[in-house]
Amino acid sequence: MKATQPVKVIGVASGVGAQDRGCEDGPSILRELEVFRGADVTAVWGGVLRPKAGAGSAVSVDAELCTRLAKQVRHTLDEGRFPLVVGGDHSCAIGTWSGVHRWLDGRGPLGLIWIDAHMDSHTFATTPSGALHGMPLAALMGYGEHELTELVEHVPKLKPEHVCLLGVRSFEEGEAALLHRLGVRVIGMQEIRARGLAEVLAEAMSIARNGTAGFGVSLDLDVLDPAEEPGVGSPAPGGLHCHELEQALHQLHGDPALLAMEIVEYNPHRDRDHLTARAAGALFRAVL
Ligand code: Z70
Ligand code: MN
Ligand code: MN
Ligand code: MN
Repeated sequence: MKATQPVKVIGVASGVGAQDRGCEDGPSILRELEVFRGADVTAVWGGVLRPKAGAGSAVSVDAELCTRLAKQVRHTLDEGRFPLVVGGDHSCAIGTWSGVHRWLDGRGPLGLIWIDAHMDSHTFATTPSGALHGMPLAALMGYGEHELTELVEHVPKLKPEHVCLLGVRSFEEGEAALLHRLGVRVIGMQEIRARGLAEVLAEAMSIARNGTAGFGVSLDLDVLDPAEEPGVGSPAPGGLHCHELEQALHQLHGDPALLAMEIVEYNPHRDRDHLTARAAGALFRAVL
């Protein structure tokens, strides 16, 4: 994001992608609480996109929602504004990054830093839960249901060499095997503790920047420790402290190659004293 670039917040009430639909209520609550407001931030909310009932299967509902999201993201970039997409379950990432990819219009590949306790790299061939929020990263790289992999453009939106996962500690065999086969860099909690968050984030940034036309950050709030920030769809013990992630994310401050950001998986029904909502705001302000 360029210094003083205006921010547009796009809410997306994705929920069919998860077993617990509580994340659908995330964007409206975050808007009410005005957590993305700060001293020198002009984060203006657009609407909150909602799934259309009766659009068919969960995949079809999600694909239709993500198609509308992708258009909004592209339009926001066309206006010179920085898109902050606020979920919703993480399946909305297919729309967010398909929109950025479309906007890039062949100027070069897109890089992505995926900050998450999970890998989100299943397909229907490997998923144990059937939940679509466990699949968006695979879909963006071209693996999975064609309705999702061919969203907006019939090409993969991400190349494995431009993707880095950060904070992983809960995953299943099939998705780990896919990422390994594709050579995607996965930085788990153990490595973060051994090397320090600042250093591994710097590595993630170089992966997402090198040879790309720009990059994004997809932040799943469940990367935080649920003992401190419980308001997420799928709590996984042993995560990051909000404060340390905030500090590390300052590395992205004012970086013109950062094209968009998304913050997902806020579940207000599990939050306590708005702790997780406030964390979402603080983590966004860290990159400004
Ligand atoms: C598990 C699955 C997941 C987010 C949970 C969990 C996936 N691997 N993704 N929360 N964001 O069901 O596929
Ligand atoms: Mn996720
Ligand atoms: Mn997750
Ligand atoms: Mn904290």
